[in-house]
Amino acid sequence: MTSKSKKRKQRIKERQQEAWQAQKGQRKTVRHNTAANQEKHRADWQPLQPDEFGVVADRRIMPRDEMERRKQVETLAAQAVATDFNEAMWQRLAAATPYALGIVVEVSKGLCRVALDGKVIVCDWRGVLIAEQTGYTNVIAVGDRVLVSPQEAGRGFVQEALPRRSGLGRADPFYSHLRQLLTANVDQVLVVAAWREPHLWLQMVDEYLIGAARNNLTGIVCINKIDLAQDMAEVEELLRPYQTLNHPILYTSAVTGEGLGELTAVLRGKTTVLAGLSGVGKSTLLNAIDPGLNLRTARISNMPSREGRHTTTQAVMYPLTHLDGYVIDTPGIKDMGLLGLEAEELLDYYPDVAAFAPHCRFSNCQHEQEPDCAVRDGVENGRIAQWRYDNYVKLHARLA
Ligand SMILES: Nc1nc2c(ncn2[C@@H]2O[C@H](COP(=O)(O)OP(=O)(O)OP(=O)(O)O)[C@@H](O)[C@H]2O)c(=O)[nH]1
Ligand SMILES: [Mg+2]
Ligand SMILES: [Zn+2]
Repeated sequence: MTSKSKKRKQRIKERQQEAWQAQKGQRKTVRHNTAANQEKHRADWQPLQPDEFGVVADRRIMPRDEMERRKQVETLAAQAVATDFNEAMWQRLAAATPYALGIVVEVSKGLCRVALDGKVIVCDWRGVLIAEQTGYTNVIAVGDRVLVSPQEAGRGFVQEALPRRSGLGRADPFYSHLRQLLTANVDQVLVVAAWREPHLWLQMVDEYLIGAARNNLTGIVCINKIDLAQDMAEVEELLRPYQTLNHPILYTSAVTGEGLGELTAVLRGKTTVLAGLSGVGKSTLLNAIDPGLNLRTARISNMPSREGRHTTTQAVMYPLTHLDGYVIDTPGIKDMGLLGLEAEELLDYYPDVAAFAPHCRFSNCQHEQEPDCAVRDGVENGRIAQWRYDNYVKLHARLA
């Protein structure tokens, strides 16, 4: 055999191998985007013009029909964001692609679980989904609608996350210029607190409500374990400030079933995130609403002390099939409300306190030590709830 034909045979073999590997989805990723490569190619190219979506990358190297498809999906997506963004819209977006539409129900490092066609499958996601482009440190969040292509052994591959209609995020604890998306595509936050065991901690409720408001989500207060309250009038009196501020408020007991009807009504047709300290009864409440969920809860006998360990360890989304809604059970989310908030902004979330501030003697009054402080007067004559004022002062000190 001549050396020429030997080389040709070798080349064919290599190509076949390549094709096979590509088919298997195992082709090694070539990193074009390293700093060294960027430098090398910089001189070769005219500056790229971003298209109407601000995208310059990867247009050149995709097949023509893929380019058309992308354009179509992006146009649809732009319409979707601008108009009514609902389930049907996601379905239309997915229909314009060769991929299947799924909902991310759980996320861990590099993997996620996606509800798709009535099953839940494990999916990898692509290295090209880069968080920097989105301003979030995590690329995929629970609640995301994603496009999935099949992989071997019943697994899937997340091709992309479709535009989100909403989300519950917070400043990333480590990269404060970025946000961490806790959950995507949610309607409301159910802030669960217990009347006793653990003792009602209204500062935490305030913080969660601030977090909901900063994400443009409705914050609903749910006071659970109401069976442990001796005097309902006392409970309602204490929580009146929330009522005055128009926060929906529920009183529930997973033990007696009180308030579960109202809770069901609130969850119907919505995607709801449950937030609250460990042990307040989030999972127990969900089980009471839908026994089919069968979530792990802490048994009374091994109740952890006060702040205890979390029984729920990951944010997980569950369908409430008979209510046409979804719930996301979370372990207590720490620092949800306040991260990244400026001290001066806090007053925006305390309209009951803010209402009095213009009447203070000093325009820069901090409402703590200053003379003729209308806010402190308001507290003294009972027009501002003492605990709301105390919470404001404590949280303000934390931000200052
Ligand atoms: N008395 C009373 N106990 C309750 C009620 N709801 C839940 N509990 C108990 O409170 C404990 C904690 O409940 P969980 O549902 O595990 O609490 P959780 O909020 O999901 O806690 P994490 O998953 O750790 O965040 C369990 O022992 C429940 O039985 C209630 O309405 N009344
Ligand atoms: Mg739980
Ligand atoms: Zn003042």
